[in-house]
Amino acid sequence: MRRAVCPGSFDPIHNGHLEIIERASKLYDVVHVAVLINRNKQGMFTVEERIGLIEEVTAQFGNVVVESHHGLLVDFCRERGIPAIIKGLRAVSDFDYELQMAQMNHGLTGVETLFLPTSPTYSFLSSTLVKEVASYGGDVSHLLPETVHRRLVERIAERRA
Ligand code: COD
Repeated sequence: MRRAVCPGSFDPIHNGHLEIIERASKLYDVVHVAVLINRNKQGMFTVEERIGLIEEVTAQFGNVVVESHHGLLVDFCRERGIPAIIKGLRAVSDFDYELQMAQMNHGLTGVETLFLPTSPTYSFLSSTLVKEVASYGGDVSHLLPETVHRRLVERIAERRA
């Protein structure tokens, strides 16, 4: 059984993430989506909410498992026997840091990192930008799955109330 992990914060999942997960799901028998918990970072959505949203929008692929993890990504992989990490590369600016992480992770446990080039449609897209634009009333509906967009708009309204 060929398995890989797509790790991230996913606060929230957007169409760029989703496209990479979909492509990974066609290459591997099982794709684990790992929501990494960073206790120093207050998210817009709780980890449980992020997992729920990811499960909802990836159910269509049929071979995606969503889990959270606190700690090193290599430990997530080791505990589950996952040999490969899949990352989307947006631009050259992503590369330096991604290369460092890939080399560190490989040095720690031998886990491989594979990079998929992001679709040009989403190469500018990040969760941070989506939240910022939406919080000022900008239209980000074309950048998010419909259910995620609805929850984002609701969350911004809740925070204003
Ligand atoms: N198009 C395609 N793919 C995208 C896009 C886009 N527009 N945006 C992001 N992605 C992909 C990238 O591969 C990215 O890495 C991933 O989706 C997740 O993105 P985010 O923004 O949700 O998550 P990040 O960048 O905050 O995630 C960083 C990790 C959590 C993966 C990293 O910090 C990590 O591995 N942490 C665990 C602790 C650890 O092991 N640290 C040591 C590392 S050597």
